[in-house]
Order: sequence, then C-alpha cells, then structure tokens
Amino acid sequence: MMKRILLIICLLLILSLAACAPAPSPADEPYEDFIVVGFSQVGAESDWRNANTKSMQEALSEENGYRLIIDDAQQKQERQITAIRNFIHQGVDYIVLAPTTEKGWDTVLAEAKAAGIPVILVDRMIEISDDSLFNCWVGSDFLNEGRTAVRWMDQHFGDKPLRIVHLQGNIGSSAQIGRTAGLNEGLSSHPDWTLVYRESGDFTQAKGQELVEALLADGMQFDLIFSENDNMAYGAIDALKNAGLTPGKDVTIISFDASHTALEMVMNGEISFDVECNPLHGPRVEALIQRLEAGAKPPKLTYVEEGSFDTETITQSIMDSRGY
Ligand code: GZL
Repeated sequence: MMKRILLIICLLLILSLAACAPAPSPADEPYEDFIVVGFSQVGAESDWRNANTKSMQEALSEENGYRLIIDDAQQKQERQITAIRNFIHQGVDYIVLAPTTEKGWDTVLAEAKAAGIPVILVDRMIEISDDSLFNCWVGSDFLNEGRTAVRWMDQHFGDKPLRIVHLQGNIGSSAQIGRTAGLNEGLSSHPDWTLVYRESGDFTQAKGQELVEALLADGMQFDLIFSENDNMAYGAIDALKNAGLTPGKDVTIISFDASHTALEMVMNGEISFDVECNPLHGPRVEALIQRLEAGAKPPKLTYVEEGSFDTETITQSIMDSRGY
C-alpha cells in the first residue's frame, strides 16, 4: 500500500514539473535564425486578396530568412484580433496586419506595443487614437482611386443623365470608404447623375451577382454599375449576360483592382474602365522589415503608385507585363 502511495506522489511531482515548463514559442523552435512574422490577412475573398497573399509568401519566404505565419480572418475583424493575440503569445518578431475595417484596433495594438512587437499595416488604413501603435503602413490612396473613376465618367458622360448602381465593398474598410467618397463627390457635382441603388457586395463575385440579379428581376433600369472591386464586377457581368444584356454596351461597368482577368474584360469591352489597386505588397513589407531590423525609422505612410485602364488604353503587352 505504501509503495502505491509513493508511486502516485512521484507521478504527480513529474506531471507538475512538466506543466510549469514554458510553452515553446516559434523562437524556441528551429527558427531562431529566422525573422518570425505573424501576418493577419483579411481573407481570400477576391483575386486581389489572393495576389496579395501570394506576394507576401514569396517575399517573406524561408529562403529569404523568414518564417511567415498567415492567419486568414475570413473577413471578420474579431478573428484578426484573436490572431494578433496568438502572435503576441507566440512571441513573433513582427506583426503584419491587413485590417478588415478602419475602427476597433486600439486595444489589441496596445497589447502588441506592450509586448514590444513592431506592427506593420498593409493595404487598408486604420483609424486610431495613438499612431505610435503601429510602426508604418504601405497601401493605396482609395479616395484618389474613386476620383480617378469619376474623372473618367465625367470625360465620357459629362452631364448626360446616368442611373448608377453602386456595389460597395466591405462597409467600414478604407477601400470602400475612399472609393465611395470619390463617387459621392461625382454625384454632388453632376446633378444629372442619379444613384438608383447602393448596397455592399462584400467584395465577392457571388454577392455581386446576387445583388444585380435581384435588381434585374425587379425590373430596375440603370445605365452604369460602379463596382468597388473586380470580383463583384464579374458577378454583375454574369447577371447581365444571363438576362440577355450586353455589358459594356447596355450597361457601362466601372471597376477597381485591375486584376488580370478583369483586364481581359477591359480588352473585350465588358468592363469599360478599371482603376488599379496594386496588391504586390510583399517586397514593400519585406523592405520595411529590413529597415526596422537595421534600426532605421521608415516613413510612417507609403502610398503605392497606381494607374488605370480602359478599352482605348489597354494592350496585350501591358497585360503580359503585369505581375497579377
Ligand atoms: C484594396 C483591397 C480590396 C480590394 C478587393 O486595397 O483592400 O479588398 O479592392 C479586396 O478586391 O477584397
């Protein structure tokens, strides 16, 4: 009997000692020679997003000296907040955040700062009370993108009456806020442009098609679809074709991102104008990390150069030269 009690006590001692051992962090794993980066990505909702993820994977590769941990938030901010806390717990060297929306980041980024982990923002912007909570940002000027689209509409339609269907991206994302603001400026300065419908298609092809199918089924008449990304434009085009309408002729399509598939549709006239939103942020983020590693202070904000394409300006050589 005594032997059995002694055996149980020894087992309990061994178990309690094992439980106290610290959980291994990536730095403890065979990655101590790598820069460990936790990347909270919005999701996989669009061609743009997939090109952005691929660019990050290629730049932050093990061959380049990185261990990249990617979390797909499926377009939900709460999943990003959980991912950031996990990165903090794991003791990563850098956190890269592609924020779903602009608001709601103060608390979790303060936790990252308290843990001494630099934060790099990529793509969309955030609204924050203390900008020391992120080290630097690289992304697009979404208001300028919206204004570029409206300039083209002004050049091609002037004050001709236009009934406009507006497919918005994720509400509260800076891509949606900026592009919508650009269109709103155009609506204010063109009394003959009428907004007949505005709804979020969540940047997805399925939702874009669903919304336009419902409009057509209700017999709504419209002249132009202002789609805040290419994938919603693809869905709208399918809906128009299924209803026997010719996109680019019966209805003008304006889109954003200028991904490869969309530029093929510009080439064939289905999309009339596409504003580039460049997703190839991997090398840009890698360069920012290298500057931080060297103790330098990179610029707080870096805007990427972006163009636009219509049926008159797009060429096969332009398409062949593009990285996505
Ligand atoms: C823009 C990016 C947007 C794209 C969409 O920088 O945040 O999110 O325009 C993507 O395609 O879903």
